[in-house]
Amino acid sequence: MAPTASAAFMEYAEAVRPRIDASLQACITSLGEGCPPRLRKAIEYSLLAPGKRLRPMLVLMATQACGGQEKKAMPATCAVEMVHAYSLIHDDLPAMDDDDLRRGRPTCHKVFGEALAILTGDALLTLAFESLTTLDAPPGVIVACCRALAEAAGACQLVGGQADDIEEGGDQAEGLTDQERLFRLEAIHRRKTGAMIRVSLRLGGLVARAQEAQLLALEEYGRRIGLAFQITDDLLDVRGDEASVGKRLGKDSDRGKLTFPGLLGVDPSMVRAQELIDEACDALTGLRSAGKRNGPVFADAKGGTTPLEMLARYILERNR
Ligand code: GRG
Repeated sequence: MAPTASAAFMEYAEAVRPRIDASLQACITSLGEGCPPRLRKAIEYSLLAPGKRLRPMLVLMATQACGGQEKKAMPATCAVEMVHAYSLIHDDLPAMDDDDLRRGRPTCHKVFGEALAILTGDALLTLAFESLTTLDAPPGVIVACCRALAEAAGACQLVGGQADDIEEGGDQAEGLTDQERLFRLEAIHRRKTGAMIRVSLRLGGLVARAQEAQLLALEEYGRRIGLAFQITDDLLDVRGDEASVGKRLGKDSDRGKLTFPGLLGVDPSMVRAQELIDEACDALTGLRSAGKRNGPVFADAKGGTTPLEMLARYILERNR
């Protein structure tokens, strides 16, 4: 019997995760004596917490799909996980979502206090860009990577999406049609959740010196899995198991926030996620044909896109 996408993904994740975590640990070690011990502990606590490492895996899968080497992409895998970890720490703060559980453990501010949690996020955000400067790549590629990550993490994407999400839930959605609410919800999540997913793929492509058509195919794939990921996140909030997900559930609906199941219903949300994943896998065909049209960069006829497809399918089946 063919393995489920989750089983195949778990196998891949188990193989690659120790290498990702070793690189993250090396970045923390490189901070040296100058970093206050308690700050270092908080960085380690949050960065090496048992998350899924999806964004680093997307970097590696995209690099592989475009003919690049895992080793060369490692600083980029660290950079995206650092920005992600920072965003989770800040999102959990009392001023934002006020959460006490993340990745199955007490949140950073619960363990280290609010002030140090804010600083831990700040340190991780800056360390991400430091990590990108260590890429073994021409200066132009490094600059392109820094720019892409800065845009994705900045005021118009991650931070902007979070700002709109915080405002939403007040009077903003009143008087809107369901279609307008859906449009608004998707616009928030394209930035809050989607931007870091898309940039992970882009960094993998840039490091592999992918052609423009390949970067576009990765972008198309990323747009769709990003939205599907958020839909399944909302579904987990409604019907997931707190112990598996590792965070408090049901908070979105309790707060009357706009969510996909709230707007579309549970089953139609799942159907929508399935459609998006099918479209994402179709976009990978474009990645293959782009490589073939443009020469040997992506000549593998069987398609090195397989891990990307597996990850897309896993998103539908995930329980955490
Ligand atoms: C504070 C600037 C700033 C942004 C916060 C990340 C974020 C934006 C909010 C987290 C809230 C949330 C549930 C977002 C939706 C999707 C998401 C990013 C989930 C967490 O990502 P996973 O599931 O987490 O990949 P792990 O722990 O597995 O890495």
